[in-house]
Amino acid sequence: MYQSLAWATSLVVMAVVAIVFLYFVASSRTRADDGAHTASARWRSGIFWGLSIAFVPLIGYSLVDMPYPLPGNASANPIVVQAVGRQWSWTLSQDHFPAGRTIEFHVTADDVNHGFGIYDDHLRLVTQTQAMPGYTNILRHTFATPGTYRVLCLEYCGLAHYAMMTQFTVEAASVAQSPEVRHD
Ligand SMILES: [Cu+2]
Repeated sequence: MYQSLAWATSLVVMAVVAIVFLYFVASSRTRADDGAHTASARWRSGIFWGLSIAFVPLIGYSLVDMPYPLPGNASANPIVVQAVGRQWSWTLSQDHFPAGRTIEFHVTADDVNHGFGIYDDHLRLVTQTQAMPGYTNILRHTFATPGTYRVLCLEYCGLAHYAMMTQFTVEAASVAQSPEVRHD
């Protein structure tokens, strides 16, 4: 849904840029337009400042929905999961989680760099981070929707990279209250 929105927005913006460009191509045939104080130069200046002012809040707004969790967004009591990548498999310390609870993946690798990408059951990328040897990346995510999620490698890591996947299950919260995952 966001991809088609981004695509439609890009098309509209590209069309506007093309129209403005063609307008100036068509209207700048005489040398008189080279002056800085012509109506066309004032118009250009107006468009420049108008777009500059419009883009600041637009860019700010586009950053609101970044797929990286802010520290303040994590629930106080996440479920910590160790996730290790190696050629060519993933090991998760746990593979059943309750929906609506923050999961904190501690992601690392045994050999080379891998990409820890979590996909939902429509194979849409939900969230991701790098799995790096000698370093642990923290990836927090709260799964709102129960279902089967797949972990695929997002970094080419050798011959069987394509087969490097595992999966875990997110269950409706009431089903998944096993004592070892509840810390509250
Ligand atoms: Cu890989």
